[in-house]
Amino acid sequence: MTDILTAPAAQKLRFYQKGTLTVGNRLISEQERSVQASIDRSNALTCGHRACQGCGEALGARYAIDAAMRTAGGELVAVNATGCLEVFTTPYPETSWQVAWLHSLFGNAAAVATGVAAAMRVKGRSRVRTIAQGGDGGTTDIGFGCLSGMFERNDDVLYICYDNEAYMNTGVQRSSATPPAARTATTPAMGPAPGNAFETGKNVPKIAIAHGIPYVATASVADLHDLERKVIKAVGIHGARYIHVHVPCPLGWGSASHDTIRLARLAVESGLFPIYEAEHGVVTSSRKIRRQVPVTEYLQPQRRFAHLFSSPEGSERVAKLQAIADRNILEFHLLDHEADA
Ligand SMILES: Cc1ncc(C[n+]2csc(CCOP(=O)(O)OP(=O)(O)O)c2C)c(N)n1
Ligand code: SF4
Repeated sequence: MTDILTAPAAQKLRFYQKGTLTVGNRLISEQERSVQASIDRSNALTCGHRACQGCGEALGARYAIDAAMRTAGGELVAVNATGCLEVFTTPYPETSWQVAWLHSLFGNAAAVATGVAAAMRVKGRSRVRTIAQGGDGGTTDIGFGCLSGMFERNDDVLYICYDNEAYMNTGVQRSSATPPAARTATTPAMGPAPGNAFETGKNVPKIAIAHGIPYVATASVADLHDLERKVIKAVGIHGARYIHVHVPCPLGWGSASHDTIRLARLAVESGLFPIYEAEHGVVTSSRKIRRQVPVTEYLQPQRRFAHLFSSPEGSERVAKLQAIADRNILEFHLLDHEADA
């Protein structure tokens, strides 16, 4: 009888990496498992909210705040800028939050959170941790001055920006985080240069790093375990901290609700959204890409980029987006598997 292990057609046994999609949490020790895998999670953002189906922001916030709650031992205050996350979770008089939660103005979440952290300190409740959260409009545009002040004073706040790349709550207007060429209500797909302009852009994670604050990270709903890990780390650090999370928005991007995670992954795997961490002004690590995918794989399923594929001039603009992805890959050493960034 032939030994199946030595027969020519036999394959070597494969042991799948723990923590991957294949085996999930099953081979990981209790402490390493994701917060969501635990029945003790806080369910800080619970069911009944009114986000669109497939909303990346709802998913990111749920994972981030539950992870923060675990690290803070439940002693957490979350301040929320005006925006989709605030609107879909708190239609008066209801709320989906099971955490101490405050709604600030659109532009002052960082300042309000600074006040909360100071009040807790003065009251001797120094164990209470404070988080501010907002969309990219509330963070990179209108709230930017308050955010920079919070960084510069090194206030004891973790600010989380959920970046869906436009002002979604008010009908998809362009923000300073909207990618070049994207169609929004204020950058229509018409004229000689349809969609958002190719300008200098505004890279808020890099601006945060330039403030020299203790911790800055980018993350994505493509890797929720990594997002949890970064939130847990950030909550444990004192001083100003910033996490910028990429969260696809089916409504604003014109994508299928079941494609949220796939698109988030393609943004990372193409190099358009680099994932990295920085401490005290220095980039300390980046998440490597196994195989770079062309940006077209990410752009094509989204109606906001459809004009790029319906005219011959579109290919030049796709090439410019590809160049941005290629630059990110070089800058953050995303294909350099041997080197630490
Ligand atoms: C001072 C001020 N200007 C405008 C608005 C109207 N407004 C409310 S939410 C919002 C857009 C929020 O966009 P973003 O911060 O990107 O969050 P998203 O809804 O995309 O999550 C705007 C313009 C407001 N509430 N306050
Ligand atoms: S518009 Fe976008 S961000 Fe707002 S709830 Fe819908 S999917 Fe989420």
